[in-house]
Amino acid sequence: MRRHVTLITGAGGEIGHGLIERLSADGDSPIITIDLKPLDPGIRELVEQEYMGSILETHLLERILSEYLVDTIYHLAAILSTRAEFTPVTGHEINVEGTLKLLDFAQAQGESHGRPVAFLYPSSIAAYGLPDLETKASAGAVREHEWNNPTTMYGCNKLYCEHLGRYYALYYKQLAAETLSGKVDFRAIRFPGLISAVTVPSGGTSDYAPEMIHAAARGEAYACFVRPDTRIPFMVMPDAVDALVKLAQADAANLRKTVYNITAFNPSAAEVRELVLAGFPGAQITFMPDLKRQAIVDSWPADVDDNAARADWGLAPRYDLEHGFSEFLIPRIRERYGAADG
Ligand code: AKB
Repeated sequence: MRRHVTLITGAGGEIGHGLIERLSADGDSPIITIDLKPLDPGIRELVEQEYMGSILETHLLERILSEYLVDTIYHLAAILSTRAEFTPVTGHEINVEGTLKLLDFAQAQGESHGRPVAFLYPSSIAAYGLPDLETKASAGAVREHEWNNPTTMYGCNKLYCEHLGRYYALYYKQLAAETLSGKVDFRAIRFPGLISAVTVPSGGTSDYAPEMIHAAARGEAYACFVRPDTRIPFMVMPDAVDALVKLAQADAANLRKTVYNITAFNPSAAEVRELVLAGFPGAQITFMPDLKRQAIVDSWPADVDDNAARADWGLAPRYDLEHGFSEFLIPRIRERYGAADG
């Protein structure tokens, strides 16, 4: 008998860590994972089966199809915005072809067990592209359908995969004699920059905020790669994980969209520095903008409108800017590195 499970791709990454801990604590369904690298020992013991390999390997996905009934997929595997600019074709391969493979896998699973497979997809503020700083300032909190002109390969990939997901959910093989759509229950969140107390991100362009905090806790000097006035939305990792799980559990009848903005706070880089200095007064944080990475962050909105997520599935981040730093990030990161108070 094939067992019912939840599948997480890219499980060893930043979101995967917190998600595995959360789902295993909830205990609703055994977890299986795919990642290129072995999972950290602390989370490996929480999963039923760990597959090491690429999401592009058809054989790997077919093996999973033959061994398990997958009810829910959290498709986290991706190459982030900075890294994908250096290798755009590989970025496309992982981010788009990989997602297409997983959507097709979900369709096959849904056809095999007869129920829709929930497909949770982390999209990103990178799906937006504002042309200049004046427009960014006047746009305010952007809504999901506005400014969908990404400037990065990663942003283009995310926006296109949102459409692929909608296609699988609503229109898949629409000319076939029988109705085949509806087997993939696609739900996407456009995440802001995420800040974890446990892991340091790599390959993203919103990384300056988490890098600043982790460097301060390690007692290392940090040169921030964006200007002090740079402003984009952020959220702490537990709230991001909570949002994913909430959206997965939401009643389909309440979901008016397939793609939802979410945010918790949107400090400038200078404000992040101030908060880090309040927790680590000796921290050495300077600004040395990298004009090319700056241009990417300048094309992302200063704020997003997440009213639809709040209304449709109860998005309610626990941490605002002040509490996110004083009650969560600073104490947890200090504990992680064994940093002295102040
Ligand atoms: C990145 O910087 O690429 C990601 C994102 C904003 O999606 N953190």
